[in-house]
Amino acid sequence: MERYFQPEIERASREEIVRIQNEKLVKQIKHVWEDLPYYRKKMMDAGVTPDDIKTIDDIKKLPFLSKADLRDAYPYGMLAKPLKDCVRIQSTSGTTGKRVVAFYTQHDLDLWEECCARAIVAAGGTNEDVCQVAYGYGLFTGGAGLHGGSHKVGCLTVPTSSGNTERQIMFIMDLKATILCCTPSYAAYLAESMKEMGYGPDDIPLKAGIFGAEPWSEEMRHNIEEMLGIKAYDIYGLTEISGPGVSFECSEQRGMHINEDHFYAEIIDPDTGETLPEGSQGELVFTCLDKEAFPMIRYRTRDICVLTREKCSCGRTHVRMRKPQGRTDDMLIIRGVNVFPSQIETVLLNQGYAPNYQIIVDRVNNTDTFEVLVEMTPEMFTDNIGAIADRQAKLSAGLLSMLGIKAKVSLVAPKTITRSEGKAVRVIDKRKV
Ligand code: DLL
Repeated sequence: MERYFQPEIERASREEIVRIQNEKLVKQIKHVWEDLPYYRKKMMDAGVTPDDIKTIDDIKKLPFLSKADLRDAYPYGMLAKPLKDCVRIQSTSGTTGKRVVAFYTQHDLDLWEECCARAIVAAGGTNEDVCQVAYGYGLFTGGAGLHGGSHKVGCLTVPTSSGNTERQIMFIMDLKATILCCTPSYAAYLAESMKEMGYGPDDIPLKAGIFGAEPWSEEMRHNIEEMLGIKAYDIYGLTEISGPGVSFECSEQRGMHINEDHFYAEIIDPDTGETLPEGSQGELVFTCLDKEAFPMIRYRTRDICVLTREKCSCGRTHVRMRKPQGRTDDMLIIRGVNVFPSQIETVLLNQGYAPNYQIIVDRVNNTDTFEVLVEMTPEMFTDNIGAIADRQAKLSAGLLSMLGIKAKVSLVAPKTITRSEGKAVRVIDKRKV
């Protein structure tokens, strides 16, 4: 039987959701106009005042915020509450430029943790569960968010943080952990390590996994589910909007329900900024309807996604987002063709490989080179050159048919590609250096 953490809001009628969104947006825009000079200036430049915002449909009149604005305003320029009201920061691991520093009041932490609690309950979690949180603790939002959510559900929370794989496995087995929260790539690594230690799916006490923070394919989901003997649920979020739990999967597992009483989602054309109709693929944009300290308005996530309001059999009424297809900035353009790492992963897993791969792009004589390093599994490992060449050719053909361009495939020995305990590094693009 489907359970909910906050049934009255998770199953609210569309009219009720729109009523809440209208009310919260009007209040939020007054708040940023009065308390966030950075955004007031943007509104003035766009010729909009709080009087123009009466319902959620008026949101289109408001200017966007982007990562560049956050860099511009670093560190305190996007803070909309006095410091005395703020109790926490979290921050991204950002690879370029300044980090994003997000601020939280106690109210902001509570709503974020409630969103994570909704996700845990949707994955079957109750106060009888032992929930091991193997996302990184510290500045990263993964550990803190799921930890808070697990407390709210009343699970016995095991705050292992990421890394120390042997200890993770010891706690899973000894404490009989039933829910595992970590990145999908770390879940795959844990599964691989447990298999090597001789644990089959029936020996492992886990029943559910809550995996997110990076793109992962359906094939990878099936792989992890089989090896750990669990049901694996996707969870999405980003530091700027709060962290994990912006959206999450229910038992139906066909898209993630966005907590739209707190976060209003739009899909826009990334080139023109125009709002696209439901069902179109484009860039996901979020507005925080009731966060106080760091209220992002029309924040451009760069995640490429599709929204649907089709009825969901789980009973939740909140809009669903499809698994992000990639990011506008993670998308590789190789010889003019758009390539997402997730497409490559799909081909590999369909041909029986584990999700241990690396994509290396370079430019030689003005032409892009495109190589995919793929680890053989221990079962397929061989020193028979002919057999390896056959496998490489088959993979290369699979990639060509998926992507429309040819990749050089190099099979490497098991365990030669570095494993990740957090977000996996899949792409090495040497063209940028
Ligand atoms: O990754 C928050 C999070 C922690 C989500 C734990 C889920 C679980 P950031 O480090 O700010 O925050 O990175 C946010 O990661 O814009 C997406 O591109 C990507 N991302 C997050 N979840 C998913 C997912 C956290 N389920 C960025 N599928 C986002 C695909 C995801 N990409």
